[in-house]
Amino acid sequence: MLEEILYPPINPYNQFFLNVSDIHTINIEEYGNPDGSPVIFLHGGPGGGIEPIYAQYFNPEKWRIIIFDQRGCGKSTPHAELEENTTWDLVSDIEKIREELSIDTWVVFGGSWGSTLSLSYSITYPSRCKGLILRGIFLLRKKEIDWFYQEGASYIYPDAWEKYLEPIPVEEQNDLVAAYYKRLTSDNENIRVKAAKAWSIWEASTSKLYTSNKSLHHFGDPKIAEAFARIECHYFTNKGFFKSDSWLLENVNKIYHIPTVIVQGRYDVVCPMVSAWELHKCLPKANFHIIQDSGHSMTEPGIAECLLKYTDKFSSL
Ligand code: STX
Repeated sequence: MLEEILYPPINPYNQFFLNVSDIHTINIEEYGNPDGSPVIFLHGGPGGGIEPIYAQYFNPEKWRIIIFDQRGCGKSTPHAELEENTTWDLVSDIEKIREELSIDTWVVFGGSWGSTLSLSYSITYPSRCKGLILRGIFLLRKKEIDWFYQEGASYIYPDAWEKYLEPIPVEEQNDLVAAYYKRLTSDNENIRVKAAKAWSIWEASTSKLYTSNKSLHHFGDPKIAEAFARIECHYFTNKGFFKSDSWLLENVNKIYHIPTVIVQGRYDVVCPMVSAWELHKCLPKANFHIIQDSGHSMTEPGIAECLLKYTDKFSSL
């Protein structure tokens, strides 16, 4: 079903590493048409890394598709590193990539944490963005973190929640993000990996209306799980490195003029629709699409279909 909606798989025509700090080197890949309209794809997590399917959301004849592994994940090094790893470091990396590739303006595409980062980047550098395609809106506010990692989503997925609670003793369950942070930054590899897997599988188990084993297996790999869980938990512990809880909504007026689409699954449990709704209220000119039969994942057919409609439309911006 999904295969029929997306463009066929393609290999990158260019791949390189860029040194972005004393310690971090990031992996950058380009797909599609070198002379096409440029789009930067911002992946989720933070800490999720590139997945091959991401390029398939864009017509390869029309787009120059740029995808990179954010600091500490995928092929970027050092793996799962938390030092010098903040929202504002990533925003500055995106600018470095743009300059390195001699791109003047581009479309920014991001879902979930990718939407958080897309908003952070476009608010900081609005003149570089000619369009925004946002999905599964995540504004990294306390109420969103509490809902998913402390209480709320637990009522909808009590079965998966039981497994998420497993590595944490009852006396520490009143602050699960703090309890996980302690374990994810432990010197003991067993403790770290056990926590990383439980944290990541919780997210994978709740991402789709119909859960597939494929996404769960992805996090069976301890390396992938460790980058994802450590980096996510580090960003959440630090409140996304934002000056205030609603910083993105408070500053969204700076991108009022940029052509924007917001695509949101009605039954998104990871990033519940209230955030997309509030963003849309602050960006009344944006196209707003609620996909009635979808959850969080960009691989759900309704979400994928709507995203492709807009990547086709935005390729001529
Ligand atoms: N994190 C949501 C997020 O960005 C709160 C996200 N959820 N799953 C993913 O990203 C992957 C697709 C990278 C697994």
